[in-house]
Amino acid sequence: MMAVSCGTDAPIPDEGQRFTARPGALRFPITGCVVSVDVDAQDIVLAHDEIAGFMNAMTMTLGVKETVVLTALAPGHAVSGTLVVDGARLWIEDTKIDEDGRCRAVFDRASPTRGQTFSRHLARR
Ligand SMILES: [Cu+2]
Repeated sequence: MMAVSCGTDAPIPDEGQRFTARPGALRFPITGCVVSVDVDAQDIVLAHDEIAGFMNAMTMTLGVKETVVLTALAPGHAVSGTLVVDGARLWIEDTKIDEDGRCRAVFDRASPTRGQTFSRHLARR
């Protein structure tokens, strides 16, 4: 007997469509502080605030859809955007870098995994 598929059973997009949401994906506003950036992996470690009704505040790895934003991010930046939850796949889109000093403490605590990113950030300050 054939399984009947609904929206959330749609095939998971391949690697080239990592940030393509399937029908039924959930979206939540998200804000947080960048702890580290991995440009090659297209993701960041983000200490995010509580997402009401979905997730407590925590530090986790999340993909960032916009490459132009990803490459500009550094530890200590505040970001806001939309968290997309598509089954087990999660990422941020409509990502914005906020002028917000509250993340400076995270920056000071962070032990950056990419020295280059860290120095680039320092050079900008
Ligand atoms: Cu989380």
